[in-house]
Amino acid sequence: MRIIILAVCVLLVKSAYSKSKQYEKRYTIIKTNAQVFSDQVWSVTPSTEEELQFIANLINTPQYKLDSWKDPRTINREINFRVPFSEIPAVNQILQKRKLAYRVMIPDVQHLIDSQTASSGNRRAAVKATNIEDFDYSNYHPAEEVYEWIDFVARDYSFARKFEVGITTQGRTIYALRFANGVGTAPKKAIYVDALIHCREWITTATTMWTFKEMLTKPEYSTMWDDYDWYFIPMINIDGYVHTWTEDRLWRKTLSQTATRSCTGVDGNRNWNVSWGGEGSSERPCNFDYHGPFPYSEPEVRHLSYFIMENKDQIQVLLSVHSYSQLLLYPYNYDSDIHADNDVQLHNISKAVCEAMYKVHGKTYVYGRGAETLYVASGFTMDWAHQVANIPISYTYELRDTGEFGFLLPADQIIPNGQEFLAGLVVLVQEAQNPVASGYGPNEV
Ligand code: 0X9
Ligand code: ZN
Repeated sequence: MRIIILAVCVLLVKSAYSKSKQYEKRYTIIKTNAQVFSDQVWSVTPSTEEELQFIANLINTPQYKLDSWKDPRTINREINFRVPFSEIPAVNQILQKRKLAYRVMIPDVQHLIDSQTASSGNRRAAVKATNIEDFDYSNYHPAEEVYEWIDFVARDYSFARKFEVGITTQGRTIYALRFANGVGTAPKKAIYVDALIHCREWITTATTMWTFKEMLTKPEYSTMWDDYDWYFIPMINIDGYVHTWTEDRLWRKTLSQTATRSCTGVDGNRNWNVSWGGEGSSERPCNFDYHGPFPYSEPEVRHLSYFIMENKDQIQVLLSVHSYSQLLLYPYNYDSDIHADNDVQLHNISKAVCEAMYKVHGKTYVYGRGAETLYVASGFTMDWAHQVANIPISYTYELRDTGEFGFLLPADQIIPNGQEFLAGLVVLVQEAQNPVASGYGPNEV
């Protein structure tokens, strides 16, 4: 009997020791970065199709709860994903076993979230804004303050009107601002700008608000109002945005209930009726790029589509603003063989815009057709706008940065990012008025 007990004890001790050794081993790989109890963002660059497929499958394995930040679609291109703290040892081991090197891009996601919380705390302590000029653009603002900002604009600028675009799943109102300078004149062609269809991309709302403030308050931008009418929708996915302030800073999708009880939300940039459900979107509700049960299933997308359709003859330019990656993409995303009929124009404009953006702070923005520059993805706002609403100049912006902070871009970059966005916009306004050349442009990427 004694011998049996002794043997069992020896076995238990041995197994505990080897487990701790194993853990230690896993842990040492990322030791320098893993002293914190936080999620991390990792980067992998697959060099073969097999590696690419392996990573894509790993990201879509629900067990590891990985969150895609930069999508896996082509070889020799970086993939970024967030690894929950609890899964770090397991994912580390899987990648090691497959001999896939990874780089820890953001070692302490929680630290970045905390810094943003701290800076928004300072903002709260500051005096409340009463107009768009004393609004604090060096900080991110919760939904109610964005609503206030919209009210300030509508109140203080006689050529601005506030419109209700529609109501979100949770009952919040999506507003558009319409600017039409020159009373009594016929409507001019319009430029449409939207932000925050992906609610974790806070920079999109912050930077576009700053940009419109500059355009409204600085006389040097007056021709921008003379040349075009403007539509501005600073906050599309408001439910999601509120959720990123209160529950989960890194939430991306809408907040509608899906057929899978435990998985909420649809990707608003896969829900448009253009090659809906095609390549580069997921039918699985738990995935980050879930396309929804049917096109326009999301009220945010449905109402926006009505709004754009109602004004489609006036809108010449549509800019759908996202982050991150520093890109300017034009149609099409859903198929690399299909080019827009004004491909040369889209190419020329984006080249000029990106050059102007570079001049401001030396930040490179890569431009090109979506499917070739990045990868095929379906159900996009931009493709829909071009193909269905016939809006000739249709772009997706990806603002700063290229991954150092990703979606957690520090607030002190809001204005610099705005400065380059605005410089690009000035050029876009000029270029969009040039006559259109025909033919296909090169894709320089
Ligand atoms: O996946 C998206 O909808 C966008 N990226 S984001 O990080 N803002 O979510 C756009 C991806 C760019 N386009 C292509 N895949 N072609
Ligand atoms: Zn996005």
